[in-house]
Amino acid sequence: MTERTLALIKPDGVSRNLIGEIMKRCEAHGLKVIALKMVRLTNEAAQGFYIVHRERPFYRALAASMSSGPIVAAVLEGEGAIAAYRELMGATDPAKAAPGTIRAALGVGLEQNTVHGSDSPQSAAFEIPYFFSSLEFSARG
Ligand code: 3AN
Repeated sequence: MTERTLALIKPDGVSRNLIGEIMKRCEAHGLKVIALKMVRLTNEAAQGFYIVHRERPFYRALAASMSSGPIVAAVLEGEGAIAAYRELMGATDPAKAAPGTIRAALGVGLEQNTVHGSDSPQSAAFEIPYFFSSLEFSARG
């Protein structure tokens, strides 16, 4: 089934000049970039994005880290895109991520794990419109 997923390049990835490298890996994995932008989240907007994690001990630190600098947001489309991009990202902890994954190759640590991807169709349905309006998909051919 053709799906869409939200992919973010976190501040640690943008600050280390990894935008091109990460987008290249997505495209090489068969995922099509159908919407793309760079944004700087406020702390409140980052907390809203990660609202499902509000009870977790790392919630405040995560929101602070996500709002510490610009991020890149993309919508990726493809066959089984949600699982495909999760596989490409690798496990949450870069130290435990499989070889060849983005987090194993480029991640710094558990909090600075460089990329985010929707973990389910329900998450994607919340996360994509958090960053993109329907008008921003109109350019794709
Ligand atoms: P994933 O991003 O792999 O779906 P989640 O949803 O469990 O992982 O966690 C969301 C984000 O919270 C992660 N990307 C990571 O940056 C951060 N995080 C997860 N677990 C921890 C932890 N134990 N300590 C600090 N940050 C964490």
